Amino acid sequence: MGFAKGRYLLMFLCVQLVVMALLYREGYRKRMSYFFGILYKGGAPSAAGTAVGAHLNSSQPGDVYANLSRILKPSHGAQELPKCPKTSPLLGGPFRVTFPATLTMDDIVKKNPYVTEGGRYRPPDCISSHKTAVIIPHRNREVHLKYLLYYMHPFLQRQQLNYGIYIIHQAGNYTFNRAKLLNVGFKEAMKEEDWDCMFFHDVDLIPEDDRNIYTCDKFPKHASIAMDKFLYKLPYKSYFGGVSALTPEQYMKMNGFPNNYWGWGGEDDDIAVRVALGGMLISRPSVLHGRYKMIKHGHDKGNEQNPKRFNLLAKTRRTWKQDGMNSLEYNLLAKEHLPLYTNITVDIGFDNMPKRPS
Ligand code: UD2
Ligand code: MN
Repeated sequence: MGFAKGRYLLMFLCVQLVVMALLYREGYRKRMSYFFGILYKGGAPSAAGTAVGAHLNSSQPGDVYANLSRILKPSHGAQELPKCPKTSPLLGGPFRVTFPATLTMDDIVKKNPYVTEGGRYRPPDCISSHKTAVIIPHRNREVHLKYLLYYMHPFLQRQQLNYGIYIIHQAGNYTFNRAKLLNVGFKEAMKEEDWDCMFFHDVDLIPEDDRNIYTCDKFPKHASIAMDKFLYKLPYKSYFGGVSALTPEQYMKMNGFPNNYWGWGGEDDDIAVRVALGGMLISRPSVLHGRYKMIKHGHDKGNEQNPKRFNLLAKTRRTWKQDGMNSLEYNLLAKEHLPLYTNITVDIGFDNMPKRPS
C-alpha cells in the first residue's frame, strides 16, 4: 500500500517536472522572439500584434514583409520561368497587424519594388496560373487605404498571384453606394484584363493570415468569416459582408450586385440572396485562415443607414434580373495608374435618378 502510494507520488512529481520544463521552454522562446523583434524592428512589438493568431502556432506572428526577400531577382538570361508551385513556398501563416502612425505611401512603394504602375504584380521568378483583381469601394478613407495597401501587397505576393488593385472612388457628396461601386469596379477591371477572380474588399479589413488564399472557388466565396469585430465568429449563417470573391462567370450568373442600395446596410444580404437565386452555394475558407482585423471607425457622413433596406431585401427575388450588371449606368470621371493601385473615379448618380430615355 505504502509502496504504491510512493510510486504514484513519484510519477506525479515527474509529470509536474515535465510540464514545468515545457512551460519554461515556451516562455523562453517567447522572450527570445520578443528580444529579436526589438532588434530587427527597432521597437517593441505592440500589444495588439502579440495577441493575434498566437494560438495558431507557438511562434509569434511575424512581419508580413519577412518572406519576400526570398523572391528571386529575375535574371537577364532568356531562360524560361518555371510554373509556380501549387502551394507557395513564401507563405508564413499568421502575421502581425499594427497601424504605425508614421507610415507613408512612399514607404509602401519602397517596400514593394516589384509592383508596377496601377498596382500590378506578377511573380518575377515563376509563372502564376491565377489572375486576381482586388476591388475596393472608397470615399474619404485615405488612412485606411494606406494601411490596407501596406498589408495587401506583400500578402498577395506571398501567395504568388498575378494581381491588380483597383480603388473605386465615389465622386461627389451624394449618399454612398457600396454595391454599385463594386459593379463599376468589376466592369472597369474586366476592360483592362482577363481577370479570373475578383475580390470585393472593404477598405478597412486587414487579413491576418496568408493561408487565406485570394483565388476563387467553385462557388462565390465569402472570405471574411472571422473578424475581430465579431469576436472571430460568423455573425449569422448567410452573412456575406466585408470580403467576398467571385469568378466573372459566377458574377454574371447572378447579374452582379444590386445598384439600388444607397447608404449603409442590406446590400451584403441582397448579394447573398442573389448567390442563392443564381443557383449557387456560398464557399468559405477555414475559420482559422479567414481572419481579419477591422480598423476601428465611426459612421461616415454620407453613408447613413439605408431606411429602405428591408423593403428592398424583401423584393430581391423579383428585381435581381432587372437590376444589376445589365442595368448599370455611370459616368467614368478618371482612371489613373498610380504606383500602388489603379484609381477609378466615378459619378454613380443618386437615388431615384430619372431613367435615361432608351
Ligand atoms: C459592414 C460590412 C460591409 C457592408 C456594410 C454595409 C463588415 C466587416 N463589413 O461594414 O461589407 O456590407 O456593413 O453597407 O461587416 N466606405 C467608404 N467611405 C464611406 C463609406 C463606406 O470608403 O464614406 C467603404 C469602405 O470600403 C468601407 C465599406 O464601404 O469599408 C463599408 O462601409 P463601413 O465600413 O462604414 O461599414 P461596416 O464596417 O459596418
Ligand atoms: Mn467597416
